[in-house]
Amino acid sequence: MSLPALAIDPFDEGFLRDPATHHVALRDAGPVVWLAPIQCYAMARHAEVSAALADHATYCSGRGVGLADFARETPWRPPSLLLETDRPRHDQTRGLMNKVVSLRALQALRPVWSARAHELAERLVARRRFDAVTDLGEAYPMLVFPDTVGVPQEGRECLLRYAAAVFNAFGPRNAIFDEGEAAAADAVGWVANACRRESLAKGSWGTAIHSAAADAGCSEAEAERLVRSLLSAGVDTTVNGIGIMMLAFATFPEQWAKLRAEPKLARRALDESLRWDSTVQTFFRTTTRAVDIAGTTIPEGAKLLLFLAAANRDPRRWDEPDRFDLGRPTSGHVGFGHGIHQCLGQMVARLEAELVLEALIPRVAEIRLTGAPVRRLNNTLHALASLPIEIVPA
Ligand code: QZP
Repeated sequence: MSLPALAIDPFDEGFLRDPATHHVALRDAGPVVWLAPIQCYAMARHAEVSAALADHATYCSGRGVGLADFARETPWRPPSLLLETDRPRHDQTRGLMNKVVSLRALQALRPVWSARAHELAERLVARRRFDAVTDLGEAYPMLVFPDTVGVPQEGRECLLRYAAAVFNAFGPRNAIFDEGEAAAADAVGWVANACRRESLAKGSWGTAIHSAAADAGCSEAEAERLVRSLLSAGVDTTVNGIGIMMLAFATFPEQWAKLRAEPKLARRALDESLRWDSTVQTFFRTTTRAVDIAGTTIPEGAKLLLFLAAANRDPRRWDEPDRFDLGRPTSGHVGFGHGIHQCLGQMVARLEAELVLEALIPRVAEIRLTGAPVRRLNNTLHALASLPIEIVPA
């Protein structure tokens, strides 16, 4: 079997504007392909993507999960102690973070987060027309998450620009990367300061991370970098996760009716939405040894791009993959990744989505698009700038 070489650049504008169309070609070309424009290997089928994510020994994260190989290039920021590390170090930092971002911690937050969702829904429904991205997708996480981490009140808008830069920086140094970095210049300093123990509110997740990190023998700087992980990964992901979920319901009105008839489905809605259109479209691994995939040898030290979003719509794995369907089993979707690095904040994301839906279900009979969704191009995220909707009150 020869390795299919494709002239596709998955970070150019044409691709980023309409990834799903290009995903078909990537999947159909073979289990592993060579992307000439960015000089790296790629996988887009569910079986291979899922297997690569599970095999953290062969496909490592410590050389970065972007296109840049940390063994050859200096990372744009000090590497994450979670995302961009391997065993055994990864398990130590992940273990202490798991104790802070726990089910118990979330149960304690639920009443407050729920009240915030109801207040916001009340206001938006009264307006009838609103932007599901800015007024809801951005507004809700910003109402609950920064307070939970305990960052200073002043300057919180930096979080959105910082996260956009983080996700752009997993791609090649294209115009989107450079623009994101320029736009986030002040945000980098704001975030660094927000992560310091002195800056964080008492009783917050931020101070809990500092304590747990100190107990685990981490330095102050390392503790700050662990807080940074929450600020990097916890904002733009949920912002667009909620935005895309609203797009899913607006596009499939019968699924909104189904949800209203069976509100318990709210807890599964985000997972099906991520399967249908994954917020995190891609990230990379680096091979630690030569590895054989269906007769093709990927050499040691090669960058491999994993198309999570393509895997989540692979017809080899899913029936009618392009349909958003709350009734389908979503287990096995890779929207939160898979294996030892699987999303640390997935329970946070699910809870935010569930509470937003819980607040909308009794108030909203129908969700209608009033204009075309506007994409915000990002090298990693399927991001929306705007999603104008009109609701029919219940
Ligand atoms: C970003 C960090 C989907 C992931 C690439 C999101 C992400 C996770 C962790 C961090 C950043 O630890 O900084």
